Amino acid sequence: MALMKKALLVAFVSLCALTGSLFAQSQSPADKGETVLRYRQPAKEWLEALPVGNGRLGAMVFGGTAREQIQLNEDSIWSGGGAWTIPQGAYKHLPEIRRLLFEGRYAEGEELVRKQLLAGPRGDRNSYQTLGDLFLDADLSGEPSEYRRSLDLDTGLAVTTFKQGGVICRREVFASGPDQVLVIRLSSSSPDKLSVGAALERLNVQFEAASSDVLVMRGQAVGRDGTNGVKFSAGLRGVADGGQVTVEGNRLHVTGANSVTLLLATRSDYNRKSPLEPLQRNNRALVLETLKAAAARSYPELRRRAIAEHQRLFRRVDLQLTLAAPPDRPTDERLQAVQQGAEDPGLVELYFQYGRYLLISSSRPGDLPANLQGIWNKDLNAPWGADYHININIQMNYWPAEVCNLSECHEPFFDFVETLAAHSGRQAARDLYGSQGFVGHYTTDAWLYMPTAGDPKWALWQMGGAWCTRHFLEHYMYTGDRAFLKTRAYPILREATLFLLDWLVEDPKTHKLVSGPSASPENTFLGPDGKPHSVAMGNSMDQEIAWDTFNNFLFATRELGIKDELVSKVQAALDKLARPGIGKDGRLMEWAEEFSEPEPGHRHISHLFGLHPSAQFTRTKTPEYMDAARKTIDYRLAHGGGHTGWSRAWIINFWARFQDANKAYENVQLLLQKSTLKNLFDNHPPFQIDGNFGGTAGISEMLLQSHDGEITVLPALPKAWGTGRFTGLRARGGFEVEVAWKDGKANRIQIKSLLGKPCRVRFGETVRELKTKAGGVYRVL
Ligand code: FUC
Repeated sequence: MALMKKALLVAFVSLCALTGSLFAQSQSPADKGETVLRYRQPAKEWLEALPVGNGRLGAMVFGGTAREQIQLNEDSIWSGGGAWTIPQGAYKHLPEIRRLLFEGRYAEGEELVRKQLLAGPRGDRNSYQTLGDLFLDADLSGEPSEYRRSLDLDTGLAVTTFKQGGVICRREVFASGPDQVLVIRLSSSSPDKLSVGAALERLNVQFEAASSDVLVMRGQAVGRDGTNGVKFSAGLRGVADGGQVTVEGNRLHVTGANSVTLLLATRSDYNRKSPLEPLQRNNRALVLETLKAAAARSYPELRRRAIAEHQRLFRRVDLQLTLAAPPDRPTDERLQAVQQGAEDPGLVELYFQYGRYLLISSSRPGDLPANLQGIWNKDLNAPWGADYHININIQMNYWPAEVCNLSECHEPFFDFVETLAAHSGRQAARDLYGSQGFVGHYTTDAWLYMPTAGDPKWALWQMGGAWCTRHFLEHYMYTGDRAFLKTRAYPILREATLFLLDWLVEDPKTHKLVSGPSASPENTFLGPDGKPHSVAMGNSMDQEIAWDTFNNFLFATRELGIKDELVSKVQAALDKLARPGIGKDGRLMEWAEEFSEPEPGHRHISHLFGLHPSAQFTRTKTPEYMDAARKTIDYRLAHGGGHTGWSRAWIINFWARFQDANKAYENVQLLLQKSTLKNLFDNHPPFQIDGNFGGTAGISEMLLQSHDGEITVLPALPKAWGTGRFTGLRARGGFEVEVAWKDGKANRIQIKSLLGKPCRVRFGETVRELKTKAGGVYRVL
């Protein structure tokens, strides 16, 4: 009898431990914003699975029962290589092309561009590839019940629990930063009974049993055209509590265990510093070492270490857009309700934090930057190769980095831009354009792709690199890191500036400096011949990026006390730079001439770069541009604009800059309604992660802005977020801001000064000025 009681007690305790964190949903008013995605069924497809990642290693967890699928990624698994060519000496044709374009002979100019500047059609793309899949086949009978699956953004744990054949099963998956392994923990309420087969699957790999409990997979990323890419090794180690582990073929077997921890490690020969020279190292040995070190730690220790590292970043910001308790409803059902018109501020909190979570999970120091899919990709040939598009997409990935207090997650982007500049960026500037400095076109990839191959409407655009450099200055504005300014921001701004100085030419009619021949990203205009063209001179976005880069460069030189010949040259070029025009209908013009547009609702709204991400158009400094920009957005939206996820996300940021709470909120709702998948991934379509990051940045921009030396609190707070609170958002000048509000009005503002700079805060009609000390905390309201 006593024994039976004890067994019952053990079963009850383990049941609580197994199910506890999932079933206990807080019903009391929240003191923190929402951070858990919850579902009541396994993912039916990849787009319903839940992402985990440590920046480099990633996985999509399906939450299956008898059969679980975990799709695997590592950020450097790329097919292809750097076997592209840049047309040498193409710049000799620039004067002729420019003459034709200045004369309005767009068809002829474009023909010459195709012949002389473009490197032919764009061939097969290199692609970021999946590392493969891990399938877990559990020895379970009967139908599952009491099924739950979740992703806790606060811990980075994907958890699945269910009951099957009288046994309660719990699975936890996370990617550990400190231990560089993916960890999968399987436990059940029935001791000694856990049996599972864990199989790795992928094309172009070989398997080997490295020991009785380690399965090794070695392979190479082969491209669509057969070219070989990165070589990699992955290892799967089974650590069983009780029972036995064996390896056979591509499978690791665990039998009769109480619980099992599967550890997965992977390394490739991709060289992050100099991508065209593969690393000469023994990846297999590295993987085995990583697995050995991780296996020496207990599961609770691995878990605790990973959570602590994740929370060091994640917990810096909290956001509550409602004080009501979260509804006891799965995330997909709540999303569906919003898609049918409901309002759900808690879901917006979750969406916001998801963007932060995704950045933490796909971009940590030392990694490659987050690509079009972050690090999560199931394909061998991903859409657009899941590459680094630098005509909006990858920049958008990093919009939330500073304001959302994830400065170090910005680093992979800086490293990558510097590598690009030093290699193909400089080479293209020299060989293609006969210029100093570095250039970046519309896209690049892990191999620093740089040719201008393909259609000029996307291929011929020289501002991608300069756009990236503004991120370096933003990092300085938020962190005040002078060493970074001196050794990284200033040098890269200088490189971009040198290119622009050589690239810009005088317009013979206006005598102003203009960029070209180039496209306005991906858009076309109707030329005088009534046909669509894309290449012109002095397109507004180019002019705005040049203006931004020159100003950023000059700002950096002032901060560093640099006064040289280049400074005077840049100042002179800036004074002569053509600014965007305003059309007869009051809209900001996309091109130097007022053309009609075949696609008036085009997804790129490039000419509003000056409104966001740059803040060169502001209500106080340039009211005429603000009016023109507003008309431009209205027109685009009236013609079906904002139809891709990232485009919608950009629009939220635009409206936030107008401080138009209603319009910004309307577009947050539309982002959730039209461009968000069940797992809250952004849908271009297809899945593309930029909209998640742009959405998160947009929400923060509605709550806090810092332009023109002023912090604006709640600049675009919609009615639906009437009462709430945020902590930890950052403002330029080195401030960390905490705000609480009630019925749409701030009732508490606290500012922590990180750098000791003076601070000007605006809330409603009130402006407060403070002198601060580094480390000081100031109650403003
Ligand atoms: C840009 C966009 C497309 C897509 C692609 C990856 O070129 O115009 O919509 O997002 O990047």
